[in-house]
Amino acid sequence: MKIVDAKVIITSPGRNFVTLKLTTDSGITGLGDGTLNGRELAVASYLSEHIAPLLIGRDPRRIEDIWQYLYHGAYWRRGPVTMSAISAVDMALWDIKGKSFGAPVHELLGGACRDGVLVYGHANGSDIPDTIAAVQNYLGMGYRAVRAQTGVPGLTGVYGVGRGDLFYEPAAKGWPSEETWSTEKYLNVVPDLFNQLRDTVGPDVHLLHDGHHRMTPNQAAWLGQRLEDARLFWLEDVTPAEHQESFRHVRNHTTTPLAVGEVFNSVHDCSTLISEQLIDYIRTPPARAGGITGARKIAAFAEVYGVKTGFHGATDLSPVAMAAALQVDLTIPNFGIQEYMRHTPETDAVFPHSYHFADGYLHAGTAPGLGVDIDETLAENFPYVPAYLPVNRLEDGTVHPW
Ligand code: CS2
Ligand code: MG
Repeated sequence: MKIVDAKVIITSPGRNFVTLKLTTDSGITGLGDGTLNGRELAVASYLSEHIAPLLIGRDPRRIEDIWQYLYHGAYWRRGPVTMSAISAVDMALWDIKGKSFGAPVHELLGGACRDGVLVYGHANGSDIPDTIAAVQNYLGMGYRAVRAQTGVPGLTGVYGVGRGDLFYEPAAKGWPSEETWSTEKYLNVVPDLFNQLRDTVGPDVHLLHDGHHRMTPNQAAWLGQRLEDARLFWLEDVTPAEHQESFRHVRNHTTTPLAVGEVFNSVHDCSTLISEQLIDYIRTPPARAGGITGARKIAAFAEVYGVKTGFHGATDLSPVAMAAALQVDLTIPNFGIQEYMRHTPETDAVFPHSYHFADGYLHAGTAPGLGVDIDETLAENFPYVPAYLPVNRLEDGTVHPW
């Protein structure tokens, strides 16, 4: 089998997506997601200018060899643009392999370790009562795990506080907007939110929260302690993710479970976090880690140290990335949870897929390969629209992590 075409498709059905479609001489095609929020065109260019010409004529069955060739062969290793591009290629190769055997990818990865993939949804509200109502709405839909983010008195436009009940898209059209942030004001409200939530929903619902890299280690330790009685499933991204050492201080001061890694793109970004057991969940998904191949290597390393996975699954990861994540989620022993932000009906129409939600779980389905397709004719109706995440400034104007 040989790759005869590598096409990069950019489409914006609700938000921008970059999709790699590989075609083989046997007629089998494979899809990979190369979307990187706000940097979509950089990955598209990396794929079409630097990778596509190298793939033509190669045997798509040699997945590990192609991974090594693209990773080591470039000399310039890692980084989100490079690794998102390699991720797209790797997913497409696994898709082709699955289709060539007539089997879903998870059957080729050792088979399913579980019957369904536990997911969490995003509940957002402008204040605590609103947020509690949003959590209850998710529970009504069958979710067993819900992430809760609330507006902060004194701040407008707080991240994670959506513009709709189900479909929340953090990137806004046009150049990046600027938001004002105060971690002190944020810390005034979060403990109350979770203490009230736990009282309302009872002991069995999994509650999660995302700190979005905005706290100092001391602030994170303080918040983790305040949340212990609310028994969170996890507290995510407490401090800037590139400071692995910060987690030692947080870890030493709180028993609240910690998650990090949506901005990582290799096992080297989290080797200290995992080997010192400073976190409970690693969140680097196939869409960032170099595809299914890269994500499985991180998961296997984490398994050795008792760290579980909780792959990033926001709306800026396309249904192709979600399908790839589910194939891995099903097969690794140390799976923890999968983030599941629902895509808009427009996105789902462009990317028909076999995975589906029932009773708090996602089910990958039995379609061969990844079980996801792209309607290229429909995709053409949604041209690229520049859109960016906001930039954060403190109240005195200093730039702060978003
Ligand atoms: C968030 C995301 O899903 C999450 O946990 O951190 O909303 C994140 O901000 C976006 O995916 C960034 O592209
Ligand atoms: Mg996050």
